[in-house]
Amino acid sequence: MITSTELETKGNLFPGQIKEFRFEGNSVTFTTENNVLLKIDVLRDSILRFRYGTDGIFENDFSYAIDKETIHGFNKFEIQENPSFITILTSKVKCRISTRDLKVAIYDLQNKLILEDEAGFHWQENFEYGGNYVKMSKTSMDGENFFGLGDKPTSFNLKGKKLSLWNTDQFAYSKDVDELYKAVPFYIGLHSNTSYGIFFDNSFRSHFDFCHEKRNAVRFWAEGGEMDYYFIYGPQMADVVSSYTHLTGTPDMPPMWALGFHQSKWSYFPEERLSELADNFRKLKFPCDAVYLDIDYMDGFRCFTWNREHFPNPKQMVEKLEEKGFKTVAIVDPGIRIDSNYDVYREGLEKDYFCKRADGPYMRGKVWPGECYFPDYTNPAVREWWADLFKELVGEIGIKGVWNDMNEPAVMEVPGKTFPLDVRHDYDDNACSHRKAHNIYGMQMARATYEGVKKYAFPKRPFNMTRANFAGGQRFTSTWTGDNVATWEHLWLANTQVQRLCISGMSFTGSDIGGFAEQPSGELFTRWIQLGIFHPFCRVHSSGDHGNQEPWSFGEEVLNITREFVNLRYQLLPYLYTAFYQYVEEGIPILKPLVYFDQEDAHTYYRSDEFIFGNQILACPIQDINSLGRRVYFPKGRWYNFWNDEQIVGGKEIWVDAPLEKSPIFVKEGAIIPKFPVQQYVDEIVLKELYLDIYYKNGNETSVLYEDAHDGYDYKKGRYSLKTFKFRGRASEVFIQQHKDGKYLTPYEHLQVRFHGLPFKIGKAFIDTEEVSLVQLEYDPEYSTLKIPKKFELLHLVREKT
Ligand code: MIG
Repeated sequence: MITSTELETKGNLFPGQIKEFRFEGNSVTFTTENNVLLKIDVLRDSILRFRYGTDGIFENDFSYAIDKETIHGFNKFEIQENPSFITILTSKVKCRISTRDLKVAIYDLQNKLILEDEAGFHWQENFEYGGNYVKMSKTSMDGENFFGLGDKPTSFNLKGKKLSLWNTDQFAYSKDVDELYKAVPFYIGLHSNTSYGIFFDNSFRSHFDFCHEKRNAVRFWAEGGEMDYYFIYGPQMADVVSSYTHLTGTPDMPPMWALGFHQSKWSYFPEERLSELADNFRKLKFPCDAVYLDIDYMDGFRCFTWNREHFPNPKQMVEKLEEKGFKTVAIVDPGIRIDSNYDVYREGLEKDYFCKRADGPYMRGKVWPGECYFPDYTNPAVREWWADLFKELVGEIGIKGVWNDMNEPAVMEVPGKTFPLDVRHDYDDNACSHRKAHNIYGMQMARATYEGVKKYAFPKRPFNMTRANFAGGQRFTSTWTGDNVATWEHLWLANTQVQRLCISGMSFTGSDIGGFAEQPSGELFTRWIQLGIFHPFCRVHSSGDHGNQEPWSFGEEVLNITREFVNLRYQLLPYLYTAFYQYVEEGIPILKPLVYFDQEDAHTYYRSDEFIFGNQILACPIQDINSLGRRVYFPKGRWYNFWNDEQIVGGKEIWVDAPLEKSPIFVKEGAIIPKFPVQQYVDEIVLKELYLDIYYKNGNETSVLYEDAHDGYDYKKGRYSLKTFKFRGRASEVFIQQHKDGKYLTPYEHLQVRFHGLPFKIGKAFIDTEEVSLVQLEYDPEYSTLKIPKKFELLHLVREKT
């Protein structure tokens, strides 16, 4: 590892003057006097890729992070030349390269400087391993703030921090610990109302310094590989995040049950205990869609085996749970026990699929099963083999989802808690050591598992989850924040980490609700549920050795309160599902931090307690013990208190009451929020109607509703329904225009509409310009409710004449 002091002083090499440049297709390549190559690719008008090679050569161009399906294209690509600068122009940015020293500066079209090299690209030769330490240094602008970087358990704004990326199993991690489970070398800079992103596509251990060592410099460097980064222009943070997420890919739609409430523990066994657990949920009318099998379901922790004493008939158990409306999710670990009676081990050995040390011996390490070898998931043949191992577990036994753990990879009782650096990997035919493959390992394991679950769950959709991941891994898997602790600080961390992951391309994420290590009080558990219901992935999980963490373990009051909140999540499923669709299609994060929502509001730069769930719900969970409320910052706009419809004008902080049974939740005015009735699990009932909660606004607001069959692949053949509702409110009338795309026919015929804040009693109603009697619409003036047919283009409601 190199420290920053070395970065400053020892052996740094620089490119020198530009000698020549040539352009070809969408790229320009510069060569300097010191034989440095810089290739700039214009991928979109707003995305430029910068790649530096030393000794006049580039490495093979290969990336696990970039989504090969992403379509690029630009409107403009021009080059201007003068003795001092070569300038690349697109329809969004101007990139100026200095002929004297290869330094880069990027401007918007109004000539506002967005990003500029400080020392620029430099490197240091690495004699021990070969190759270089590759380094970049940029000038930080006045008042610049930084966001992103995946799962870092630290304050949301990264200004002043120095952080590195090296996937690490951190049991019961503490706040501000640096290296955690995931490596997402992507950050967003924001200054003078302009956002841009940097994605450093390098899988070696990398380092980021946001004005920590030097007040006005941002640096990123890696311990090998190439300086290979993408510059993503905003100017809105929303543009940056969507572009980054497109670049590295989005997943397919998950089965809707994966968005339900899940209950896990290390571990539920034997079989009877799971069936009791399931029965309890139903008996207590606490919604739940999935239960989890942690490592104890296996025979001696051997993946793809069962402990037959505790689980004599897994297929039958899974079926019985399914009849009660529960999906079963099972864990797998990468360590394969060294045991010649174990077929997975024998096969791996025969096929030569296990990782080896530099001089040939197998990579041997202790994990749960004892001494293990580890599949090299960076080898495509190994991934295929691993995928096929799910034939029985998923295809025959009926496990519906798989959870990938310990894939940082974690090794017990060794320094560094992982593989030694000399371990060899295939890296899809780019043979390398663990220095390069380490941060990728977990992602490739999750990818292999995904392929297997997808294949054997067909025609249903797969559900997959991982602890370790790398940029782009969101294409294959959901994730969680790992081994947290049942403390108030960790509740705050869960909130911050999940928001951070959402703007780092990985929206499908959540925390172990209640905390993994130690035991929460009933109060902490309740507050955590109040946060967790807004996380895209919503699961209670705990280590199991500190008491029970089922919702009924904390007494009647906690059970009743948490049930109300989980009920709310189930009611909001169509809303969450729509947000998921927008994530899949447009790369829009499911949770939006306030700075993402309104980057012009400097009050948001250091706030992360509040966030926007989907597009129109503002949540601000209580994160402190004994709170009867808290101060909430409201971003611009007007907001309705979810509990009492009180209206608040944003742009300020105000106190909001929140005794234990309440959590501050607000809805944006003009919003149309789709809701299901409460169900005990997804698709328990066939919907007879859909609820629409409409929050009156004197003005316009657009809402979206995405629907499909909740599972399967028909939606990819056009059998989805995407509705846009345009709300237009006046003092004495309301218009709602509906537009529908897609061929999916929803099972219900009517919409049960409920107005909030409607400033008048309805006197007349028109559907598609024809007057309809209010009796027929079952209008109830007291509750402002109406029942309207789902098919309309324009609903027009007029104030009653007095
Ligand atoms: O060394 O499978 O983060 O969720 O319950 C612990 C047992 C291994 C770590 C995971 C946790 C899981 C546990 N695992």
